[in-house]
Amino acid sequence: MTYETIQFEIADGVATLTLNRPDKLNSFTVQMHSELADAIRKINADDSVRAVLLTGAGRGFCAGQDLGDRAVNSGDQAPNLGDSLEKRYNPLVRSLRALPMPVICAVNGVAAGAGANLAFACDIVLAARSASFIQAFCKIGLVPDSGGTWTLPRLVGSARAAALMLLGDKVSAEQAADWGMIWKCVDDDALLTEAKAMAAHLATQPTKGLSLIKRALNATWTNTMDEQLDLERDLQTIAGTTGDYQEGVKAFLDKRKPAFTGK
Ligand code: T3D
Repeated sequence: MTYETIQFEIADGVATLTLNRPDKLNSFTVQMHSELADAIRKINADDSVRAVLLTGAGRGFCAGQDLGDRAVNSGDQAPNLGDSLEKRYNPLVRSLRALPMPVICAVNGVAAGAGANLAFACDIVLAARSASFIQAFCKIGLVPDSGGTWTLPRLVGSARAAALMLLGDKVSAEQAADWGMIWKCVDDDALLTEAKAMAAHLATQPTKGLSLIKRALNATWTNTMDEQLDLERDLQTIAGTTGDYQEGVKAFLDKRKPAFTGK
């Protein structure tokens, strides 16, 4: 598939996805969804990928759904937005969360609506100091989607999540970092360098072990402590059989840097 609304490359163990409709602040269209789905399929099929970096081209990260595609005149049939979530947004969020390697999001500018919640579906979020996050849905009569009603209360607590979703106020990157909504806020000109360095580092780490950590973290919100202890036991059983675990222990005992293969 040729990509027109995203850029996609795989190099040195890192897959980089760049949302690329800068004139429309990288808002989502059906085409962008299908290109993202195709790229994520390629990431899943490529054993060489050990970290993913998601970012946006231009001055915005992503302004959510392209509202130009939602213009309705009186008398027109209402669009079936549930269908849109079921066919496009939900599979996107599910497939991102299920990727078996760390997904870093570098939020380069405004992240609004589904754009903000796409970022929160990633594992580690860095944002440029000039970036911001807006739960824009309430301003047009919609419900926050793309997993936002699940992720945001867990990131910032229900009091802040409720106010953000009911008021639609803009949160600066610094505030987002202070509230624990994201990992870190960095100077604008350092964002990509820092995000790329993090992705390059993660691409040399024990990928299988990191994917098991992701599984434990994803399960933690719905499991009891007992269930989580059982899950940790099961995942550690798998981790203990990996070549990277053997290499990590050997390297420690040999007092040298480990050479992980991701297996
Ligand atoms: O529909 C479904 O399938 C259900 C799923 C819904 C998911 C959702 O995401 S719903 C929420 C949709 N998004 C929004 O409501 C956000 C709309 N955008 C904004 O509120 C503002 O643009 C921002 C706060 C994000 C940024 O403001 P600002 O002042 O920095 O930029 P701007 O001037 O408003 O936007 C720049 C250009 O991008 C402008 O185009 P122009 O006039 O230069 O040709 C603007 O129209 C365009 N743009 C921004 N957001 C969207 C958009 N075009 C289409 N759709 C957008 N969402």
